[in-house]
Amino acid sequence: PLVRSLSVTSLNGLPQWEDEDLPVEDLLLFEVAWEVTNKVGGIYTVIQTKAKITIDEWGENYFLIGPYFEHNVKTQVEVCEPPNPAIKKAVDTLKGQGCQVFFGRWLIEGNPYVMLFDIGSAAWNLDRWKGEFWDACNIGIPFNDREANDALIFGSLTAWFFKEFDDKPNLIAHFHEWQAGAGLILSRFRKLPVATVFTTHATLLGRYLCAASIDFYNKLDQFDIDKEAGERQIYHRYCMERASVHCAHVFTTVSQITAIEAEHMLKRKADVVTPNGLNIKKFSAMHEFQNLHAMYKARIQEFVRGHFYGHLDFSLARTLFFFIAGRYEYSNKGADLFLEALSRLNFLLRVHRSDVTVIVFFIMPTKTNNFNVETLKGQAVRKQLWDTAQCVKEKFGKKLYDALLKGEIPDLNKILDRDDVTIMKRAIFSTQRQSLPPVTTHNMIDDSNDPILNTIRRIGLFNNRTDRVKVILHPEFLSSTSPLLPMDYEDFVRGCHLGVFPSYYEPWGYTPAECTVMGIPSVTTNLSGFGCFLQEHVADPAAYGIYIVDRRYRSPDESCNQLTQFLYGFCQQSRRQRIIQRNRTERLSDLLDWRYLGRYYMHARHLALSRTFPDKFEMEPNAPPKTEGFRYPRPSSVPPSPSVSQHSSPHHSEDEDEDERYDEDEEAERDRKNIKSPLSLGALPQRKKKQHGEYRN
Ligand code: G6P
Ligand code: 1S3
Repeated sequence: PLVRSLSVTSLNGLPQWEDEDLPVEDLLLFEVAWEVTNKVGGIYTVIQTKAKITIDEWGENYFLIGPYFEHNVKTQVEVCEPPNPAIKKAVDTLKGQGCQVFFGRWLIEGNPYVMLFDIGSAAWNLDRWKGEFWDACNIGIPFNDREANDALIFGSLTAWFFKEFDDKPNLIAHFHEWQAGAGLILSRFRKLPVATVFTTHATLLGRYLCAASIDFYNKLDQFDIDKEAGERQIYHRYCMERASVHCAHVFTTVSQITAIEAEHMLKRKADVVTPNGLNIKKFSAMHEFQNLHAMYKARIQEFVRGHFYGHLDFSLARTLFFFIAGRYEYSNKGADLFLEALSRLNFLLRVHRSDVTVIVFFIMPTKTNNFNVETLKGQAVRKQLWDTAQCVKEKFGKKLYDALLKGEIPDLNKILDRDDVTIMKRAIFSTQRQSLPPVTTHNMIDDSNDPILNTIRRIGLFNNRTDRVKVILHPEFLSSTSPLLPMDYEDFVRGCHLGVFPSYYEPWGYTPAECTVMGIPSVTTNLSGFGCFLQEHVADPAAYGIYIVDRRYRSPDESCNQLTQFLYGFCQQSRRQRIIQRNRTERLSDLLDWRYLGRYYMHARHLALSRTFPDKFEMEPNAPPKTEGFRYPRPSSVPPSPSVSQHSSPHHSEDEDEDERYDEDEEAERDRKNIKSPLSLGALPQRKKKQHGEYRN
């Protein structure tokens, strides 16, 4: 047989395929996850953004497997026949037994093939499959756990599908999270010739224990994990997760910190860390992302004009927009620490008589009864003022025009008549309000128990005139079709100044990564996968606008003070410093590009192939087990943190209203020449798209 040797000559410390003779015709790659075409959380983002580079490598031999939901297929999938005969045969067999399988192309960048199993159509097999699962691994699933039952049906269908292949082509299957894991366990139990990779994006126990405010990271080795899982009634799920991890030929986690967690919670060391990337959009004009910031900031300002009507006694030019966003896990996502820090920031800004105002958005969805009246009224009042101004402007312009036509300069005192003044006075009167600008935009179903609102009540951040920090809770994901704040999340992020994500439990954390690629500075922590990754790859993250709060080695109070200092320092920057900082932040985006990070997935696959089919795929014995990478040096000219550098930056100006134009940032230019982009370590191999039935370049 053809023996494939994996050399260790790659620049990035990872072994690399030698590209010639790759027997792609004999290999099919499947990626299996509950979130294929089905947006629940972060795994969807992983799979959806990674599709393009995987297609570039695997072409027509790449397939995603997920659950079927009618709405998802209608909106995201173009149904077609499987072009690969082996796949068609397997799909037809399942269909012949009454299981619905939908095959098509997912309408995202890269256009990968997807295969979606209709869980309901196969549910009549559940009892039998539960029995088989018990025989395979002695895990029993209670009838009342719908999610676990669905996961078993999904897994049984996946393993059945793989069983329908003959020896050729060889299969490699990458499973994500415990919901997909049953397919892996059953494939191994049935000794199917499939090379398997399992990635965990969070451990079940980690999520539960952290949410219970236990000092998780300092007690990692002290938990009686079986007991903890039992007490939380997730024992069977935890068993499914742990069995998947141990059955996989290769086990990966999304970050180093989750690898350590998994070692304790799941009792296996990760073979590879596969960090999450993004699809990076590069604009041809270098400063386009700065222009976009200005454009979307103006939209947020419009919303703020309405929300704070009658209380607009602060300068919008001196107002900064901060935000936190994500799954509503109050303490896991660090909303508790953030609110406490905001209270301290408010105090600092007040005692130092700062003229800066900070408006903080909490974008965390929870149950609501739609928008509240006061919030909608704010936007109506703003609209009315706008209409009044337009109407008076029209009349004013017409009279001015007529006067100029007659060769006269009109008497400016008479150009507006009594009616105009009355209309304007009435408009101004309508901006009076008895209440403070609301803290939440929606009617909350569980208002009195909501943890964010309760903390706001306790610390008294009620949007008073004297508060320099104002808070707006928007308990719904953003959408461009919203009548209140009509913006997509991405545009909103671009318009803000700082994303604040002081998470306690965050295996990766896409939110700060997304900010980075858009050139928006952010706060993260050394307990988040992303924060640790940045610490590993960037010499001085704060200089690049990534503030990493230490939540690992400090007490909550110390972490809170550190966060407060970051926020206060940020408020002290001039506009020019913010612009320079955004340029630096954006420079890190290559590091988060799948074209760079995709190589860790490649490595995991190669390792799995060499372990599963050792006679065909061989790994060089001393291939380094660790994934080591690239490191960004400090920016060349300026002191590490902008809060420190505020008086030493070039051309420093305090005048925020001045529309500063910035010359090409000299430092950026210099660094660009000196720092090699991580992408220059070598792009991922690309394959041309192949015709149906043709699997070679
Ligand atoms: C971008 C725009 C500039 C604008 C600046 C505002 O850089 O290109 O024209 O002045 O944003 O920055 P700021 O941090 O004050 O929102
Ligand atoms: C998980 O989603 P979460 O927000 O519940 O997976 C994400 C993708 O890997 C990851 O970014 C996040 O930290 C995890 O927590």
